[in-house]
Amino acid sequence: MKMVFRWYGEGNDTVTLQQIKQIPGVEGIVWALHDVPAGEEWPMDKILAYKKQADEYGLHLEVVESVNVHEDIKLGLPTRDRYIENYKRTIEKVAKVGAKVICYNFMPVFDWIRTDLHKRLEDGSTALFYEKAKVEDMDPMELVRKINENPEFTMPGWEPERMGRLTELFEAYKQVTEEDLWRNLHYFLEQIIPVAEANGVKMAIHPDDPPWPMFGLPRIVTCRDNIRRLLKLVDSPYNGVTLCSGSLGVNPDNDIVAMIKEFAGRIPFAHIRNVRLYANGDFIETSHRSADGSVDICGIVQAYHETGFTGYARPDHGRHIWDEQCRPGYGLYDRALGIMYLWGIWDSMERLKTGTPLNRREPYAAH
Ligand code: DNO
Repeated sequence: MKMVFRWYGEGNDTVTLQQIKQIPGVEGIVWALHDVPAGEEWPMDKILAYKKQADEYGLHLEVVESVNVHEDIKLGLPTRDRYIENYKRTIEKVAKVGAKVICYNFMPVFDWIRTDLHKRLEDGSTALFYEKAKVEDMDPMELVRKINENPEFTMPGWEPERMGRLTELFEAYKQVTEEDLWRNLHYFLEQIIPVAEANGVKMAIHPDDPPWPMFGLPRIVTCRDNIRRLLKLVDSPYNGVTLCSGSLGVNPDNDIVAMIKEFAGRIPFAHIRNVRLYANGDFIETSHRSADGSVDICGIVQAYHETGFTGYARPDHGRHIWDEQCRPGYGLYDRALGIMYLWGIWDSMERLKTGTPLNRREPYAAH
């Protein structure tokens, strides 16, 4: 397991590279050019600027999250080929600075969806919350109206260029069924996987969050059967999945441990976080600890260990604790605590496996 940490870039993140460097066992940053609109080719000078900053702290750039997929590709429009070409060029360019994995998603229009970014937990911290009744019965046009009237209604990760054409996108997606979305994803993968292979970059699709259709828009990366189908669309180790325990974990039917075992070798990137589910379908993000949520993080890390996981992992969202002002879900403290929990489980598993005696002693460090 290679530990990495998401960083939004200078001026765009409250966390510094120096702080990231001080979290035990973090080797690299999970990065992206957040100011380049989906569909555009990433400029090399901006990529190199990122590389220079990361180099200063000895952090690598092996994991990119995300290179976003233009809506025309998901819609299967004739204009998609131009955007797919740009995507290929971007794969080649990030490979030049050492990228080994690209995380992306295929969710129509929106990325992740929550209803409250600062819901108070019983310990006084705040976290991302999803209130089922608030969104699931909402008419899409009502949503469009709300977003247009009040940009505050948008979630982090919802790109402005998409939000600017919401009415048009909802109209276009009326014609797109789940099967169409599968076909469009297949077309995209057939084009990009050979380029990814040639450049040593593994593509890792992120599950839909939450993993069910929203606002009448189809969502397909939702469960074990669908991930199985996805991996077969192009049966290559370069066509993989970002196994996100928090996204998949909000559906109690999703057995994440079983997925880790079945898809071993096709999970280049693990997002590990916990979430507490309520019987009415609401959920809130909690600390990473198994006891704090509904997802058994301990079992998940054990499963990664047992399957010999050598991919990248990152703590996913964290709570906002100790009065931290930060990007929702992306503060320093709770994610750093999460990392130490993950390492604790991992290191214990490693000792059990290797039969390290309890009183191992190496009294002196090399100077
Ligand atoms: C949310 C993230 C997602 C993820 C994309 C991947 O915090 O997990 O925004 O980066 O879905 O493309």
